[in-house]
Amino acid sequence: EDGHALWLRNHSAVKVSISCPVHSPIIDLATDELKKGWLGKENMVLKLNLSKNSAIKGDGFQLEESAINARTELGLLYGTYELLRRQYLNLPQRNFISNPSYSRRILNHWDNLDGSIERGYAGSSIFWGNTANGLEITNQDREKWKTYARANASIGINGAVLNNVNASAKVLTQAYLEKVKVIAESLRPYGIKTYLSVNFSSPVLIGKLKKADPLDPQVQQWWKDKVVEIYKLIPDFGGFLVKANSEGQPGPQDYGRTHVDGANMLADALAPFDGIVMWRAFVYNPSPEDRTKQAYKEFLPLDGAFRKNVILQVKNGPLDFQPREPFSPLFGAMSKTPVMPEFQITQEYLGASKQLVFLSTLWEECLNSDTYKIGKGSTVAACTDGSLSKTDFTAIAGVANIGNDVNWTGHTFAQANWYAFGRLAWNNKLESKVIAAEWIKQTFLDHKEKTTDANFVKTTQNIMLESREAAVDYMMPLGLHHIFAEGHHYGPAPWFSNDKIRPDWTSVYYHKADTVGIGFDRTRNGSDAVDQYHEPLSSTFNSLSSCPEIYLLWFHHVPWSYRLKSGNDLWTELCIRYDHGVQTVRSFQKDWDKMKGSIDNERFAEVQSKLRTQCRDAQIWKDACLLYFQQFSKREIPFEIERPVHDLQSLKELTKSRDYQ
Ligand code: BDP
Repeated sequence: EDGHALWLRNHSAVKVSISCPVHSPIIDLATDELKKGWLGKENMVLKLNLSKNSAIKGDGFQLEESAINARTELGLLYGTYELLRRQYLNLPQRNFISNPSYSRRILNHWDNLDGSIERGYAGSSIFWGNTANGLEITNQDREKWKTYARANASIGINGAVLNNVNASAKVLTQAYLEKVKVIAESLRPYGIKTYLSVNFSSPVLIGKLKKADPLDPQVQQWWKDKVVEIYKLIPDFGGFLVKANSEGQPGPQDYGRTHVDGANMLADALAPFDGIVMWRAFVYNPSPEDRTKQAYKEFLPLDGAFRKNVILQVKNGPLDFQPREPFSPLFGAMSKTPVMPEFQITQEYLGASKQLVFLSTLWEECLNSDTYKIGKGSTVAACTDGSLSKTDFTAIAGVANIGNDVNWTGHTFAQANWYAFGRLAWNNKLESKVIAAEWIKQTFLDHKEKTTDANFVKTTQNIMLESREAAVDYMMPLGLHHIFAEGHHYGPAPWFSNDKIRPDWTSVYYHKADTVGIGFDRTRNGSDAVDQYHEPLSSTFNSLSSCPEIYLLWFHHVPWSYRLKSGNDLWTELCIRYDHGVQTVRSFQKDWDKMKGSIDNERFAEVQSKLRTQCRDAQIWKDACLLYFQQFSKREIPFEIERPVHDLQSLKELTKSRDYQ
């Protein structure tokens, strides 16, 4: 068992007849899936109907006793996967309608054209670079793209950005576009639209122009021509994703123009073909201003000035995919510009593919956060899925964790994060515990449940649901953030500071530990980031006593002696949290060991071995952070918790090494 089949296991289906008035590649796929996977009544006749029912929206569907109804062919395919899932999970076959929360549900691949993947932990790219010039296409490639597309369609994903946001301009050259065309053809039958990340300087880098100024008519024409060329090859091309004027990427500000000028130029080129621009708000510069405030300050004044086919892509938190951040205030701020959440499925800051961390709870926490944009109940979900603004132009993105590894994602449990992203993108009200149970049963178990299965599901589901909080505890409890080792973002380096690099790329910038206390003061006495949130949140965050403790050191510089709700002082609580994180992972290890024999040996052993690594590395996090912060707190590590087993100097050496990641 190599895990390649993901959550789509083979099993012996029973006979079913499908009746459908139309025939097309998508309908053929749906029919084929039903025949391969049917576990309902034997010899039943199932109808696939294209319906005009106005309660069905977009590519949504209705399941009935003996029919799947949808307005679109793709809706019939999604209905097919839902029906088969329900049969596999032995869920009642109730009549119901399911509509997608977001109309565009997109994976962002940070794949480079040489085949490497930025922040990828599952091997090389499935799209690029496997041959000398990265352009040859084999039958194996085509097969892989098809399997990939099917897996995505089964969870409702309908778009893929094929290349890194730190984009090589080369992707827009003819040779690469020819390859994009072939990839698009493999993905199309499963309803996956193809998008590309573009380098804003492309007209200079691959065109013959001297500049990429968005107000220059020649530059505008260059993009128009390029877009025409793309649509000739890929008539249903989705559009562009752009990282501009961020972390050294070029952008309109290089020419004294604004993000609006840049985005609108591209939007005008794409509009005749219904293409869109996803403009990233992940923009910050070396400046004395608190990094977490910069995107909001940059984009809020631009609200209302973007073209109708521009959507702002905003990371869940105001910093950068940390184990825990409050939601980005931009979700509650923009009222005339559509905003789409960007989640990170690949575990850049959450243990790479070495650690079991189920991210669904993190995303659920973000989606359910109340922005108070138009009063109570204005959750991030409501601000982005069109329920507040009444628009159909909605989207959500997840940075993919997929590579050429046989099991696609490196860690078997990382497949669950891909799965969860798709399920939440389809239905942003789904609960993580439901998603986890669905995934476990489909990934590990036969649909005919054995009595021992219930225990396996429960144990594994508990591990998954606790895993993110455990990671927060052993890495960055109580609102700590970005104290990672430089570069690889895997291990701890709270000591990291370097005069030669910008302060906002060091750890000490974020934790600000001193003999008085620890934490970043973002209150009205500090950077005043709290006031980017609506009331009552801004005041709640601003006051030390009302600030939720999970965000304490995010918003406050807190004295070591400060008493928390537990009655412990800050130092003691910090020690207890770190230790609790380690203990929780140790308990995962025990619980998993007891599962031997419940599933295949291969995946059992892989997870067992990875949990050992995770325990070791959680201990390293705890020891490194406590021994380092102790130099400031000058207090004893409470005697009721286990003592560090490393010393600080050796950890500084260890986490520096590239091999450590
Ligand atoms: C950071 C990553 C970096 C990405 C950047 C981004 O460290 O590799 O390029 O985000 O999202 O998290 O653009």
